[in-house]
Amino acid sequence: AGKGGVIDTWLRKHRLIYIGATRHPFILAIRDGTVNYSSFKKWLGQDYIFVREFVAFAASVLVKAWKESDDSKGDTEVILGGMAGLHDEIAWFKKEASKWGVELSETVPQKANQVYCRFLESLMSPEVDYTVAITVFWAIEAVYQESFAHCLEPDTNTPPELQEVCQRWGNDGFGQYCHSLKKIANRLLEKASDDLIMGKAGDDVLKKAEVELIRVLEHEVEFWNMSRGTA
Ligand code: HMH
Repeated sequence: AGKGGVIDTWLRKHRLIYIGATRHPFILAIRDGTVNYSSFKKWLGQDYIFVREFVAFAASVLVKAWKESDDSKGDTEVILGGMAGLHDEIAWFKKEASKWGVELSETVPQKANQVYCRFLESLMSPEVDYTVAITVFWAIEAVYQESFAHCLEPDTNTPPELQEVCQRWGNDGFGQYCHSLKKIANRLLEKASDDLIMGKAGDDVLKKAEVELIRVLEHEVEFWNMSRGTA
């Protein structure tokens, strides 16, 4: 792959869907202060359900990292750090839900959320390659990082009561963490493409990683759509 690695090459190739996921009207509404609070509350309840599923997916990625790499690169620490972040996130969701009057125990997963969670579950299988799983893991985190960081740029009208939400995923530390995940994914994707040149397996892994990356972006768009009540 060229400069910036495989991931950037793919993001250029699939730019429209990437923009669709990271500059969604729901995010733009937060950014310009026109967000509908019932949409926000709906997102909050649904995302709590998603994050609980995402924890299980993260655990499956951790197991793959431990099994498949010699871990001299420290992949497991990066993933474990992400999981610690998810632990805080769950506590934060509970606190935020009570602040907004969202009853988490009564929240039922909507269609788009169910479909996304089933997709994650399919990727938890031991048959799924570590390279594919870490690419998906990066993409899921990166969509939120890009989206919420966009709401914190100068000259935005993000309402003060939503600043903290945007900070959760838009802060520099989370940006660094996403960058670490991207480096891991790029390293493994690069290795898969070298293996391909050497006539070893690798084609399947590269193709699958690209396909699943696009699927993540599509699921993210549907997830935002659901929050806005348009799906
Ligand atoms: C739908 N995608 C969705 N929810 C999240 N919390 C994340 C990504 C996190 O990164």
